[in-house]
This record gives sequence, structure tokens and C-alpha cells, in this order.
Amino acid sequence: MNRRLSFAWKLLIVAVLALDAGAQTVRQKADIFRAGEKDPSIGENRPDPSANLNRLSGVDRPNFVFLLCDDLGYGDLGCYGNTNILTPNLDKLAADGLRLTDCYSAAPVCSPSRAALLTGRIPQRLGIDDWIKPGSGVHLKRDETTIAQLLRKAGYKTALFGKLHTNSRLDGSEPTPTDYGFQSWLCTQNNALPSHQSPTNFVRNGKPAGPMRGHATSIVVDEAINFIERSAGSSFLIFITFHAPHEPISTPSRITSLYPGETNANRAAYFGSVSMVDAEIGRLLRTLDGRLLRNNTVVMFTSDNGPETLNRYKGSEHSYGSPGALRGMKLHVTDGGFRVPGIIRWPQVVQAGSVSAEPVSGLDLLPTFAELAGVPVAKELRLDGTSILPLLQGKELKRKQPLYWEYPAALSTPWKLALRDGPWKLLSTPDFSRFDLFNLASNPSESASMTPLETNRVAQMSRRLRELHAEVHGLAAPVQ
Ligand SMILES: [Ca+2]
Repeated sequence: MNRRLSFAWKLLIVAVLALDAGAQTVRQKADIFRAGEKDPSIGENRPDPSANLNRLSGVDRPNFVFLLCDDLGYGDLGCYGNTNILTPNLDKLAADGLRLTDCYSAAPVCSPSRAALLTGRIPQRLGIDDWIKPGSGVHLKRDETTIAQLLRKAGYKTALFGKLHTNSRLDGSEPTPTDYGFQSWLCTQNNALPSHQSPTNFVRNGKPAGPMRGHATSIVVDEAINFIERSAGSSFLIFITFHAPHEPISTPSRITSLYPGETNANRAAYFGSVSMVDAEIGRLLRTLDGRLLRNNTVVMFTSDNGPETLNRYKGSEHSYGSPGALRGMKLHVTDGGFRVPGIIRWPQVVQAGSVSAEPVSGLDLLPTFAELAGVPVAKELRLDGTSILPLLQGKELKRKQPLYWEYPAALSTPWKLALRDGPWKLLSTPDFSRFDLFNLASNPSESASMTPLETNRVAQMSRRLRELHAEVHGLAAPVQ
């Protein structure tokens, strides 16, 4: 094609795109939440749990799309009772899969929660017990084993797009996502800066990406869609770790316009920040559908910790997240700090519309994904999570140890540690001098103490808490 003809073609393409852009503006509002169309190949999604394990071996191993929000509250989604924030795609995801009512992050703050997601280990074992300050030198160590490393060794293509926050520098002087097993990555060390809009601090595969156009929430989904298209024919693991709805929030007006009745612009920005995640997840799910990947892709959505407290620090004026009926917020060891939404869709195994009140933790991600992929985990690797495959199959889940949390900087004074065993939740002071016990099945708001009535249970759980505390700090041999 000669140069003049090529130029004419370009002009024509630009004109067509411009016309299409106008039409798009009209369609845009209705399309923001367009739920994924049903793929005609899906057929009747009738899970056959008994046949499932056979399908987990060989070429039919699943893909994984792990979706993580930053500081999204337990009460922030429609399917978790929010009546203000529009989240139709996530509500549909829950209707098509399993909704966990008692899903937990491993910590009430970013870095320890994320390190636990990658490793399946209690953050104190990793030496990460608070958010990592930039340049502090704290990071997830190279000799830890991550789910991305395990799956990569098994031939999966692996990628991470979004916020990392398991190191303090992303300049190569500390481990990067490459070291954590991700072959392809575009991420920020902590928050997208100067805000979610037009961020300048993304790093792509070790090199600064420079100023980027668009919104962080859309940028990371664009990357994921490109990665899926590049991975045709291969099994893949994608971590999409959204910056939203953590500050510094900046939400486009086309999204905040979804809330015309909201007179508080900061609140509309928060609601819109969540809705934008929802809309972009809808776009991603449509890509899976369009590539006939719906049935054999495990899509898991959750949050890294509870919602930020409005105006807790300068710049947190948009933080209108909700813990629902739970007690406390981010940075607390009461449930508001770390009970989070948890949705899993995997049509060929998980019964659509199922709901479980079984406690599940971010610690369970590694053992679960490893088992679903048929990847062995070395016995000497001391994991704290459990594969939740039985739960996905509608069976009983037996957990080898209670869920344990420790956050020395917790704002839920005097409580800094917590243990959950079945419906029971024990809170403890750091010196184990005081405890309080609640039954979360009947009292999710942790308001009615059972301590006076359950002295034996308090004694038993406090002993277990101390044992685990000693072990994760290297003060005692493993206890089973
Ligand atoms: Ca967070």
C-alpha cells in the first residue's frame, strides 16, 4: 500500500471512530453495567461434584482470575446488603457462583493481608505485620513460596496487574512480582499516584511505565484482557489487584453521574469508585465469555481488608465504605477489620446461587488454587490455610486449625489478637491477660459477650491462641 493510500485509509478510520465515539457516549450510561451475555456454549451448568476431581487433572485444569479490591467494606456490595452502591456485575457474579458470608482477609491492613494471599501463611511468619512504608526495606522474602510460583512451575502463564504492596521499593532493589512468580506485571508499589486518574507510578516488568492515560481501574483490566488474549491455549493465573476504593480516590463524572441524588460529592466519588470496579469486572467477564473461558475459569473476588474510617487521615475524605452490621473498621481485629466480601464463580463445579457461612480466609487461596490446578505443595511448607475445594463442591470443610489474626497496631483497643473456630470468635489483649468471646452465628456484631457463660471454651480457645502465637513467632514447635 503506498503512503498516500495509507493516509486516506487512516483518515477514513478516524472519521468512523469519531462517529462511533458519539454513538458510544449515548450508549455509555446504559452500558456501564452491562452484564456479561450468556455464552451459548455454556448450556446447562449442572455441576457434577463427583466427577470434578477427574476433571482437575490433565489438560482440563482451570484458569484463575483473582480480583482483589483495596479497602472494600463487607457492606459495600448490593449482594451484601448495600442499598446505595450500584454493583450489578458483582451481584450477578454471586448469583452465578458461591457467595461467602464469612470470608476473611488474613489481616485488617494491606501488606500482611496481601502477603498471606500469595503464600497461604499467617503474616507474622513472613515478618510482615503492618502496612509497608515506602523505602522501609520490609518485603515478602524471596525464599517464601507463592501460588504464582507454584502455578508457573506447572506451566501456567502468570500475571499481576494493580497494587502490589508486599515490598517497600519497586526499583529492583527488593523482590518484584517477577520474584514472586508473575511473568507479566504492571503494578504500583502501593497506591496509584497522584490519584487513580492518570497515574504516573506504574512499573511494567521492572521498568517505570511513566505517565499513563486513563483510570487505574480501567488500566489494569485492559492489561488483563490483553494478557488473556495473549495466553490463548495456555492455562493462566491473573491477579487483578485494584487500587479502588482506597484513597486517593478520583472518579470520572460519567460514573458519579450514576448517583444524581447524592449531594455529597465525596460520597458519590466513593460509590462511583466501587461501581467502576464493578463495571470493569463486567467488561473482563464478557471477555472470558467471548473466548469460551467461562466454564473452566475460577473467578474469585474479595477485598484485602475492611473499609477505611472517614477522615482518619488527611486525604481520606472520600472513604465512605461500610462494614455492614459488623463491629469496627479497617485496622480493627473485630470483624469489620477483616471480614470481607468473598465470591467464587466456577460454573463447572460451583452451584450457581449457593451461599456458605463457613469461615474462609485469604490464607486458603494458595492451597485451594494449588489443589484445583493439580499442583503439589511441599509437605515441609507450613501453610495456615486449607483448600476449600470441599466447600466449592457443596461438602463439609474441615479446617486443620482455627483462623488466627494478630495486629499489634490495632485500633480496637484493647484487642490486638483474634481467633475464630467455627462460629466462635475470641478477642485477646497482646499479653493474653484479657479475653472476650462471641458467637458470630447469632451475634455477628460482636456485641453480646459470651465470656461469662462459656468459661471452658474461653480457656480452650485462649490456649490455642497462645500456642499459635508462640509458633508463628518461632517460640515453639509446630502444633497440630
Ligand atoms: Ca487495603
